[in-house]
Amino acid sequence: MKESKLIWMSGKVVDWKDAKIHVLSHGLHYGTAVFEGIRAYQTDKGPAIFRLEEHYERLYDSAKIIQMEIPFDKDTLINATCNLISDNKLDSCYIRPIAYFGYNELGLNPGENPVEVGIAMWEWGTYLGQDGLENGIRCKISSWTRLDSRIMSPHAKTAANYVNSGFAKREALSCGYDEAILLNSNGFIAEGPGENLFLIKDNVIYTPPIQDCVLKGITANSVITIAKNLGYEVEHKSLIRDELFLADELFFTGTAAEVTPIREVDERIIGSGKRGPITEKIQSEFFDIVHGKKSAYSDWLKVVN
Ligand code: PPE
Repeated sequence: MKESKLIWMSGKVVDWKDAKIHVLSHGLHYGTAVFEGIRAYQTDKGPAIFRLEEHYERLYDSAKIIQMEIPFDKDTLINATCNLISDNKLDSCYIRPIAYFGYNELGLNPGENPVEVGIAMWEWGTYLGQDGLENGIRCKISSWTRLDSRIMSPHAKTAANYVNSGFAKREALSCGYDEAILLNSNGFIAEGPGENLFLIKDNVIYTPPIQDCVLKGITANSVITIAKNLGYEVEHKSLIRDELFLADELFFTGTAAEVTPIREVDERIIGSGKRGPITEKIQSEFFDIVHGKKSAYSDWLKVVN
């Protein structure tokens, strides 16, 4: 991890090395934390944060689901984020805000534990490799099932959910793949451990609906808008494994993963076995947008001065 200089901790800006918490913090023991992943990209006008408001809105939604009251309002966190990018002198970065139940009492009821908020940022390159972005990655359908809403909240980006994601990721890596694809408990395709999934067949773009236990991805939402503006039909539809094998193109979306083509699933070559033409068009539009080269999408960028 490439360290930056400063981290925001519940209203104070501290040195990276001093951003410490108590070992008996509630969030550490029970996963009672909610977080976001946001990217800022370099543009001609300076660093610009992609869909910042939407990410913080999802943070507050996640907090509501786990019954956590964040003691700072959205504007405070947005301003802190922008100031921290300037103070850290970063041109582009990955931003990780986290709200967690802190230290007071252990026990499942978070009760009186204070809610603390941290905002950290660092330079984080490609998530699944530059080669993956250009040529596609190899995926394994996981033996782990994506958690459903009777077990956990698939829509809350809570730390605890990522034990499930981590199981899938590590299994895929140890079997020699780049990434996992999880099915949900009804056997439909859900998503990657940290990515939403898109499938293209006969020029139509499909992605699972949120009822299939996927996170409401902000990159996915952006890609749907981009694809529609490029003239493609986009549908939310439950998908089964066979449909992946027979797809013309597949790709993942996510803040960290950006738009990453999938070239193989469980030894089945997808389409032509490389980045497909529609994926390439969407990916290239996405990268132009985040780098501030498409004025029609400037609302999605908050330039940090
Ligand atoms: N599904 C999951 C389970 C998920 O964690 C992410 C983001 C997405 C879909 C895509 O959502 P969005 O970023 O809003 O487009 N995963 C974050 C964490 C990755 C990590 O390894 O940590 C991210 O991409 O920042």
